[in-house]
Amino acid sequence: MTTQAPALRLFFHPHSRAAMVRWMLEECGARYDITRLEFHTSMKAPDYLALNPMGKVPALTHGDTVVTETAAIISYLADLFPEKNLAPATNHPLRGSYYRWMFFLAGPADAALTAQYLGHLDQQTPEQAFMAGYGRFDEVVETLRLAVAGKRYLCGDQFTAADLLMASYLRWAHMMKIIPELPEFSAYSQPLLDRPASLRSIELCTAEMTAQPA
Ligand SMILES: N[C@@H](CCC(=O)N[C@@H](CS)C(=O)NCC(=O)O)C(=O)O
Repeated sequence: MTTQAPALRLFFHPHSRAAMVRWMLEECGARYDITRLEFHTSMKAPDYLALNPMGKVPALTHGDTVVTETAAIISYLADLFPEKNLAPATNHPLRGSYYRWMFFLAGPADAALTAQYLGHLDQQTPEQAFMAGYGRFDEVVETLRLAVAGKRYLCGDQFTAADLLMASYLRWAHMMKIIPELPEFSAYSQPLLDRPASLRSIELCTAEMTAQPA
């Protein structure tokens, strides 16, 4: 008797962080289903709030397991498909860099980029920067620049889920004109965005953007 692997389902909107997860699913060669949710309506419906009380996408279900938070989902998938080598082994020294950049992107970088876009940092005082986990916006940008400058990958010579997240955030932050178009950013991220799985995901998301919601 064969046991069936639990199904993967991505709760998704093409114009959202869920696009980052779609790239990861494509990178893993995963079989997955998509449930498209709409802002303000199905994303706030009771059945979805039962999965993610934040009423936000992405969320991933894997059988009875529910994972929310883009970086958590991407990390979960890296571990679910170990044969794809999308994370350094747990006992490898580069696991430290992997965690470092995953958490920096998910936490301080995401918060600082968003706050900058929304104008929340326009009047930031030194005391506020001292208190905030992301410090000052220019420090975050410089940290990102130094992380990728002259690098092909963040963790040695291995493409990992941390690169996928970094390139995704840099792409989004450029599109939204939040960060300057520094040569270090494009030299690092363009080859990653040109990976077949990334291009496939961009194509799928673009097609979904023009499609009528079900
Ligand atoms: N911290 C979450 C953020 C998710 C998030 O903010 N998603 C946005 C789209 S990118 C959303 O669903 N907004 C709709 C809403 O809040 O109603 C993550 O990293 O996944």
